[in-house]
Amino acid sequence: MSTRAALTIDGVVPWPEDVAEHYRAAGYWQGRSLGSYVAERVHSAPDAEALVDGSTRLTYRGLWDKAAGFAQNLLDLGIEPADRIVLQLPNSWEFVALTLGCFRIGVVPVMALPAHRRHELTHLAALSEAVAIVVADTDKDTDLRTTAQEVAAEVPTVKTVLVHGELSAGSTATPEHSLAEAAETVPTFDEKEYEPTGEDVACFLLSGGTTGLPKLIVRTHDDYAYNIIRCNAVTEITSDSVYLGALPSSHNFPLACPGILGTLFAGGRTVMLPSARPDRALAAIDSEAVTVATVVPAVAQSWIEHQREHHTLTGSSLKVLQVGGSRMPDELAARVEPVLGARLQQVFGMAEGLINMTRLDDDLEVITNTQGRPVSEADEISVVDEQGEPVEDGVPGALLTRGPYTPRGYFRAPEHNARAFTPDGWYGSGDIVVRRPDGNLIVAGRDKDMINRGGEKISAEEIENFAYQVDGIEMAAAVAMPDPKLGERLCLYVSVTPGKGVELDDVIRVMNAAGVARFKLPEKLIVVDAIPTTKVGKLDKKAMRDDIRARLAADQEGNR
Ligand code: OOB
Repeated sequence: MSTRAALTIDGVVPWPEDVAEHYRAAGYWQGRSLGSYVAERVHSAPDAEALVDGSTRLTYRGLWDKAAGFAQNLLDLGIEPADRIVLQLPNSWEFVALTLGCFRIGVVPVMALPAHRRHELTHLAALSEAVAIVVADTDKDTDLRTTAQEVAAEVPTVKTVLVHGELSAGSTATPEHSLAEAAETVPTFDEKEYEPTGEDVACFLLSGGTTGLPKLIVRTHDDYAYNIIRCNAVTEITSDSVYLGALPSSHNFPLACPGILGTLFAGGRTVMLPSARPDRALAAIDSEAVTVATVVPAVAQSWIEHQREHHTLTGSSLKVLQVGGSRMPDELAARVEPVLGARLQQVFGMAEGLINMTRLDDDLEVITNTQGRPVSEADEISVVDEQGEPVEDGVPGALLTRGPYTPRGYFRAPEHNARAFTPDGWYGSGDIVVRRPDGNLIVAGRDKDMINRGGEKISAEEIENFAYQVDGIEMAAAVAMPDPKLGERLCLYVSVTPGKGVELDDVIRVMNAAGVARFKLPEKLIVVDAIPTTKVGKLDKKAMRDDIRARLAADQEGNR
């Protein structure tokens, strides 16, 4: 148990004290650090295997020691409890050990996605006032060390760059350190003195984002531990579980629903893969006897197609395939078990908290046709109409939620909080859902201005802001176009100054120059005389979504 008082970070929105008291009294919040749950496993089964990353295999003791090395290194660099560091790493044992190292001393990782580039990383560092940034040396054709230096030059609080892989060849303006060396630091810190309290901030997750750039979601040790514990119970994770981490680990789903952290809490083994490519993933499931994996629908589809063609999966180890992040078509859901031999678990969750899951012993009808129900009895759900009045079961409405792992506000975003949360602290996720009489939810649509590209969330507003920087674009509207693989892709409607020609490449050039993550680049540009608007003068996104759907259908017809 921690021996110090909770640390405050300015700009964190707490739960009201009476609600917090209730969550403690009910046992949802246990007043413990995330690390303490893993420590139990380290003590009870130190030699059990915790993590597999390529040829590196770490036992619980081995992982714990690496985490301590990282923690000591952070302290040696002058990084203190409650300081934030932007963490961007590929799926690797270093990601897990560093995250645990942070959790043990109360340093707060800001969970950047691997696809993020200068634009996003600068924003995350500035908003969180990060003191350090952790990156891989390179990713595909990008030198992330250069990116990190650019971020540090832009954000004065960033004093240190930690690099996974090779350090820069020459000297750098902001000092660089090697993660490989950091892990070998001999720990001398007093665990008890540094151990966070339940109330301390554990990490910042990123919002899917409907506004310009991602908002930061504050997750405390208490609330995140509860999130993990409930997900472990529903997904039935035990010390015998072997978890495949193939989605980017910094995302809430593979991190904690129940994901890598859940598996560590339970004493199971996690197998990390750099990507979810079907050939490698299915081979790894066989060779490591994986029992549970987490994917988005697009990946589930690619695994099913691959398995049908190549029969890579020969064993029957895979018991559960969790699918979520975007809406899984019912037809795809029906194919999971027959082809992959695993029970499907649909997961409708959000980094903001609430996690819904189908149960492993639900009827096939529920598993195939719904996105499940809350993982905790303490999750409050309300489905409301446009006036905010509750609707009957079976009627679509906007989802509102509150609960012991759904924070009451984003970090340092009072204006946005006033819109995203009701005065009573309900979070409006922007999803349109139908609640069935059996309590299961069906995600029926969305009233937030976001494009869900195979689980990767793109804010329409962010893209429109870039479009306005293109010479000749007068009005711009980013909308989702249907896609058989990813569910949705990004299509940009623009109207242009008479006489000017604008092409997709012009928009892409502006976005690349700004250093924007590639998944946000629009994939189609449609020039119209006038962007359709509603009676009250707002962009008529529905009209444009209908229009692009009709155009794509006509194209297909034409190709036939
Ligand atoms: C997960 O988290 P985020 O924060 O990237 O995105 C949340 C949003 C939801 O509000 C919803 O719009 C969409 O993603 N979503 C789904 C879905 N799961 C998420 N839409 C339809 N069907 C689903 N099954 O995406 C996330 C976090 C934890 C666990 C699972 C997913």
